[in-house]
Amino acid sequence: MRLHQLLFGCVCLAFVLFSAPAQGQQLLQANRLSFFSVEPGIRWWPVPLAAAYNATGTNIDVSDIVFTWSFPGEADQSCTYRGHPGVLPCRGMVVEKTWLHTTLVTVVLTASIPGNPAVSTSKRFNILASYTGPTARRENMLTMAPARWQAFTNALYTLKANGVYDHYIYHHVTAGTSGIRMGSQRNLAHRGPALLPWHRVFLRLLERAVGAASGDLTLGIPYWDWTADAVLPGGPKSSRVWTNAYLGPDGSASADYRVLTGPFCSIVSSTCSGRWPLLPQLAGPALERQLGNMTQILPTASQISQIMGVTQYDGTTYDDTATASLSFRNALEGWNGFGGAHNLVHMFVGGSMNPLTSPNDPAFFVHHCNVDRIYYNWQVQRGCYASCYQPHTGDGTVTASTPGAKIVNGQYRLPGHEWESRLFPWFLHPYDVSDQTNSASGYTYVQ
Ligand SMILES: [Cu+2]
Repeated sequence: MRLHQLLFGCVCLAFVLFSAPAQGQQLLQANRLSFFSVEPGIRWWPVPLAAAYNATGTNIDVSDIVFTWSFPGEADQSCTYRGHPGVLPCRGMVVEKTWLHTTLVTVVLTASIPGNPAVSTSKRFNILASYTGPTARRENMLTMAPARWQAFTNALYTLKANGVYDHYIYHHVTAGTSGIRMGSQRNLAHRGPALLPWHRVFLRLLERAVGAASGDLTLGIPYWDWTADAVLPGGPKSSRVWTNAYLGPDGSASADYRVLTGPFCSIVSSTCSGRWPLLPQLAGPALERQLGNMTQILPTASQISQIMGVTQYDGTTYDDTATASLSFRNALEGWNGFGGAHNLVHMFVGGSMNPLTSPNDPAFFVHHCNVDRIYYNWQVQRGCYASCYQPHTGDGTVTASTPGAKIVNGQYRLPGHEWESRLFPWFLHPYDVSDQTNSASGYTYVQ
């Protein structure tokens, strides 16, 4: 089976959080709502909020408070989430803007109860959304201090246990199943120009969460330099990456390729602490791997240096059919030449790394960190940031012959993929994350 078939094997998972209440469910009876913080010790805005209520009746179902965030100046509806005190998706939206954006914005939070408009409360917040914390160091996972790798693993355990980690998997599935238009397989996060800025945001947000969970904002996402493993005498499967000191082992052929031991095994047994459960609605319950099954090889250093030599960021079809020698993005993504690059690594790991729920495997993050490192190095080598990205809105390169282009006000456009586009589902754009050489970007590579 080819990777693009697998990537579309799971759809609609992300809508579970936003589904309407079940038929016949009682509405919350309340006469007053107020906000309270669920993490009073947190040092930066936003303080994660939930709503408290004065109950007036007995028919209480706490799932019926609706939280709405609004960002003035943004055209799109921000976030509506049913739940109490599970404000995580809304909180996530605000955290995301706060962690990466660079302007003062006023945010309005409203909590309300459907069918009871009298009970509604709003709060305005001014947030200075500019990162001024210490720079996170992104190190080679196999050469960094083992204690730092352990701290990273422990932070992932915390984020798995509090739901933050799975929140990001939803984002990946939602973006990966959205924006697909007739004539092209481009979605809002893959097979198009936004691939690299989209995953850059994705990684940085998780990295901020890792920093918060570990209490060490210098703890960056480690990267996996798979080009080194490509030439191991014993083959890529013999890498230390697949030992219990790092990502744990291959899946078991006699157990549906589930990973049965190591730091990221899912189901409690005599060999597994079960600290890495997968949500049933996100291709759970267990992490699976099939190392070397779909492909036995990994991208080589010489392939990557050829990709680094592609001077144009993107072009022509702006999707997975773009000529790789004319599209650094497509060459690195791996759909069309140069040995498969990013795609090849997903295929090598296999199992949980194949579908759009692939962030289930922490291998996703160390892999994509290496992809981002290559993108970063390409940007530094080319010395251009805004001027390199393609397309910019209205630059004339998106035309009637661009697959999946959308006509907006008489103009051919690529929603989600232009320099000025929102990177779905965040309030961030490629221009927010283009230049990672300044300190405000928040991270740096230890090459
Ligand atoms: Cu992805």
